[in-house]
Amino acid sequence: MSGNDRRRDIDRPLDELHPNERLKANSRFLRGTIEQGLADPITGAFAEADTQLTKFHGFYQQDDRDLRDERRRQKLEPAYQMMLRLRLPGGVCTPEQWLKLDDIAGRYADGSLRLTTRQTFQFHGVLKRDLKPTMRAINAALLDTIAACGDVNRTVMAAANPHESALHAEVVRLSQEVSDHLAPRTRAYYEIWLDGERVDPGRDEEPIYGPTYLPRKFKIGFAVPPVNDIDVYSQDLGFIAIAEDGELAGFNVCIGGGMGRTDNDPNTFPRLADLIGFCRPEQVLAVAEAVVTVQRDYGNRVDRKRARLKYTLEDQGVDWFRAEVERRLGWQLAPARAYRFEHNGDRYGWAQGSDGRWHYTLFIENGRIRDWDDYPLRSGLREIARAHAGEFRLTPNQNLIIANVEDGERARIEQLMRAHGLKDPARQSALRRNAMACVALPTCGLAMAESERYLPSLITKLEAIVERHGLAEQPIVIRMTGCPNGCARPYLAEIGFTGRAPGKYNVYLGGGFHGQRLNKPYLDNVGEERILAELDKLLGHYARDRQPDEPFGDFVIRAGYVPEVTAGRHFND
Ligand code: SRM
Ligand code: SF4
Repeated sequence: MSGNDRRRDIDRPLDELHPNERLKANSRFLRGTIEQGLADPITGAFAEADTQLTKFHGFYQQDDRDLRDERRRQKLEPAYQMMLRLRLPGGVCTPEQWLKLDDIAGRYADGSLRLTTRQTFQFHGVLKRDLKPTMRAINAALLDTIAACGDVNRTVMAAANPHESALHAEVVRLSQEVSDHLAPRTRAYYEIWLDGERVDPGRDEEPIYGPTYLPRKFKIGFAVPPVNDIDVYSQDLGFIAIAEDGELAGFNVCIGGGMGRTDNDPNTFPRLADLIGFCRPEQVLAVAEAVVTVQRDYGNRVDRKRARLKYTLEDQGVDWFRAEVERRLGWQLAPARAYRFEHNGDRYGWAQGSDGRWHYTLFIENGRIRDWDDYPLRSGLREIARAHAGEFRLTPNQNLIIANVEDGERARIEQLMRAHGLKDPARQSALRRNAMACVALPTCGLAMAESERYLPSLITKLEAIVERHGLAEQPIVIRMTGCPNGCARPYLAEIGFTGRAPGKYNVYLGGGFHGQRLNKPYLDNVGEERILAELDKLLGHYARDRQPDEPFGDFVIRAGYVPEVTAGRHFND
């Protein structure tokens, strides 16, 4: 079948497609009635249809789920509030921007900054009436939230690797170029939030996306081996940097990764991306645009659960997809080149880049930055931002790098870290340093169980177990999410937990240590007692029988606890 004979949902009448397609088409390039909703003082919410459109502007309408029952009892509307997400390609910001974001967190949000698994910031708890000042304050920091969410390309990730300074700078630059190239062109964002000049929506245009944008969200990331911190195989489109003689030669290109699944729906599954070739740095933009437009045209616009690129690949075939990309490019991708990943975590503490500057990777538990009674993390980072002349880098594991510190400045940063009691990552257990959790309750509307608020205490209990088995120094990648959507990429963890119901989780085992292999379901819908008992047994076995340097994820497969995924690049359970 040639490309043109295939089903193109984008050409079908809107009434045959998912209702969101009509919504986008009729939104006048993402305007909808957001402005009217903003002006309505009676409710803290937006109209239902607009809540789909506001995602493209970078925010989600949520309500505080801790207060739901009480508000219902009092016959009040839910405690509506917004979660705002920044578009921050490469995860880099300046100390001046940090200070402005810190100020926004205190002034308009819940007093916290949340570093995400895609290297950006989220604010929680912003009220509708504070949205416009918040957006304007973000703009004043020379940042924005456009396309941080919605059916478009999201924040483009880039390896946070502190060692390879020149490569890192080049890759961050490219991630920013790709992000800008694929950003929506509608003026709606500027009109609504920044009082920009009004244009006739009839004259607005989206040269890459068209009026119905993409069928679903789209994610791009750049990895720099040997570190796979961005989990490149989980991206819709991944670029793997290939260096030759210390210079960037180009990128291997991989497509079709994704984590999201729905329990008991075998049509949905996590999937690892396929390598489809190699391109040179100056070809990256064209490749990104070609992959995005093939997905725009051939992605599923009927069933949003099957609308990610990974399903287009499953349905149409990887070879066909690559051929269609090459047809649009007018040239062929070169064969993929050799590379090797070693791990997908962060390396904590001080590291010196190839240009002699210093970088300090700080452990931020689950990405949450606030002042706790016994840990003034936000204040400490604010003081560091006041003194720091380099930049901050957010890592894909929700941590923070105080980056580009000159030799002479290092002592001052260290003194500030000590003065504010910032936790030394070396004093955290190997288990905790390699763990991450998604946000989940109380803000995430899709959470079925706790995650960010629960994982720290589970880790404390697991620490006692690993210590007993003599495994205290063993890094084991643990990731938890409050539902199967997979926001902390749990299906790539050596031990993954996904929420099923309050206090109940599915347990997955056997992910590859450098993000190269999906894990497999091990336990279904179990509570803490069972989790601890099972992991006690497995970790004891691992301590006795592991081979030298054998990661836990490899051991559970060799020992037969879960099968290796050999056929295909995804699992169904
Ligand atoms: Fe996510 C939805 C939080 C990274 C897969 N994600 C959500 C929402 C917006 C819930 C919603 O739709 O109402 C969550 C908001 C919670 C809150 O209160 O803040 C949410 N996702 C997050 C973050 C903040 C998790 C974190 O703890 O850091 C991450 C923000 C990333 C960013 O900066 O852009 C986040 N989400 C991810 C990732 C990881 C990644 O991209 O590397 C994934 C898996 C990869 C993937 O996309 O396949 C992910 N989020 C999802 C999905 C499932 C998508 C799917 O294909 O099925 C949803 C639900 C949906 O889209 O319908 C979702
Ligand atoms: Fe919410 Fe689920 Fe994502 Fe966690 S994994 S933030 S519970 S959507």
